[in-house]
Amino acid sequence: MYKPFMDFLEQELFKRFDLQSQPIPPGLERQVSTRGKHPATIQSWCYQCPELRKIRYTYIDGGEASQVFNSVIYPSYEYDLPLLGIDFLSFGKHKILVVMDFQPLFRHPDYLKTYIEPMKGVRDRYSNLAQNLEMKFYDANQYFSPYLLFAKTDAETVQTKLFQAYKDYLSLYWELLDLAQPLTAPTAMERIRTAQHDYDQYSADRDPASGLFSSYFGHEWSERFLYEFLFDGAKPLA
Ligand code: BLA
Repeated sequence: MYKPFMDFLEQELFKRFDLQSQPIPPGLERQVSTRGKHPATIQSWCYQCPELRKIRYTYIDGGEASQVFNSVIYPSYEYDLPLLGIDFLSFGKHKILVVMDFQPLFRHPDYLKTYIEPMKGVRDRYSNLAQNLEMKFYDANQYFSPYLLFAKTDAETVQTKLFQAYKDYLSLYWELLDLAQPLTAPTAMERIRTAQHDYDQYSADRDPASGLFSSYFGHEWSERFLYEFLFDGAKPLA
């Protein structure tokens, strides 16, 4: 269901950047679950290039029961750009949730003006995909922007509206990356490194997918996947 979204991202990345494939820890790259009623496969890809230090995406294909496309793009430490976050989920026809955002690392006014305000125009074109839903797992004021796409929707809207919105957000993200001036002072880069690692810690510790991974692939695999691959800047909770 979201494969065309993943293919589009892949094409964009290969067209725009000089990508190098990054290793994924053994056992985490691909896994097949036979625990549920239907077999489910989870597969991940990881790349880097000079501007983007980690590009990862994951697809869960559990047939009708589950389709998930999840991705985070982490800019290099020279760029204080927000992270690009994508989480498109479908658990059967009646439970489709889509989230896409430029996830801010900082919240001061200049930062929001440079990286978040430009999203407003795009968001306003897709207001039916920006539903102001309440967040249960995350704090909407931390690592989320006011202009995120966040919607409970249906398969028809995914195909007709979401794809265009997705392309527009992606294209704006590339534009902001193009305009960004690399910061080279060690203290500036260290601040960005710390912020990206704090994001990983925050995300790994409350990822709503943890239970899903455990039920499909076991608790141990789930913990490894979260802390060694998805959010590898995070330390496992003791
Ligand atoms: C919610 N994301 C969810 C849920 C699941 C996942 C199962 C809960 C859906 C529900 O029952 O309400 C799934 N999360 C995943 C998967 C991965 C993952 C499969 O990390 C990894 C492969 N989540 C992100 C990113 C964003 C994000 C990058 O990983 C940013 C766009 C957002 N997911 C996000 C939000 C919610 C969500 C905002 C709703 C959570 C809430 O209500 O607090």
